[in-house]
Amino acid sequence: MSEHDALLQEMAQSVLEGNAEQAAGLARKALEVGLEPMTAIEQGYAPGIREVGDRFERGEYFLPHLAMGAEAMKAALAVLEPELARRREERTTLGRVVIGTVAGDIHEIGKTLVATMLAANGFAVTDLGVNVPVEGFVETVRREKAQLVGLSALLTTTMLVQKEVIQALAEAGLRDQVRVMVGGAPVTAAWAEEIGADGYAEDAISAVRKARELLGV
Ligand code: HCB
Repeated sequence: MSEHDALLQEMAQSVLEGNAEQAAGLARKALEVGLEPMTAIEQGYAPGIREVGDRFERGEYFLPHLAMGAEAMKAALAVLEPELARRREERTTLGRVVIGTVAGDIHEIGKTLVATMLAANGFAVTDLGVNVPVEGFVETVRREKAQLVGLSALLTTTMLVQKEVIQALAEAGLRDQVRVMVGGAPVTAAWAEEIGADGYAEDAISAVRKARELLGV
């Protein structure tokens, strides 16, 4: 096994064990040995947090494990995100994006990752955070004349709010000026189509690709 592969496995393990200190240390090591920050996130930490979720679903892990896994993942991201941001190309803004996790949902890791990657790739991003009311999206899209809105939902219950936001944008007369991209673990391309979203992305890298495609940039 290569050094990078071993590191990726240790990263997943640090999240599984909810060990924030180790997760952050491995992130620093990744930067030292020249492992791409995005590779560390997508192939190291993310599989770890997904496994945490699977164990939770099987009744092997409980809520504190979910919370500790998330803390470990966030500790690693805190080390890697400044490096991702440093690579940002300041020259032009590809488009104005508003992103947030919908009302009733406090899952923030994936949404923040997508926001960071969009910003790192030249989009001007307003991150509204988590548990964002429907009106919060509508008002910000209007105020900032956003061209793209990213809606994150991690629960089967809160996926429905993505649909509500799209309806509210239409009622506010804004639907023609803004593209809508949805995402989150339970969200699929079929769901995006069903609710009238313009696009779906399964991870942060494809979110950048989809954003560029939707805005034609
Ligand atoms: Co949470 N949780 N959780 N959780 N949680 C999930 C989501 C379950 C799937 C776990 C399971 O049962 N297998 C499950 C949902 C089941 C369902 O609805 N079908 C669940 C549950 C049930 C709950 C609670 C209800 C538990 C309880 O209280 N009984 C509760 C709900 C709280 C609430 O929101 N109201 C809850 C709480 C928590 C925390 C707080 C302990 C913690 C979140 C901490 C935080 O974010 N600060 C947490 C966590 C960590 C998870 C899991 C383990 C990981 C989520 C995560 O960070 N994934 C998750 C299991 C899973 O998702 N498989 C589990 C990693 C990121 C990188 O992936 O999918 O979020 P992502 O984002 C990707 C991708 O989807 C896409 O790009 C991102 C980057 O690659 N994307 C977008 C995301 N948003 C996008 C938007 C776009 O526009 C485009 C692309």
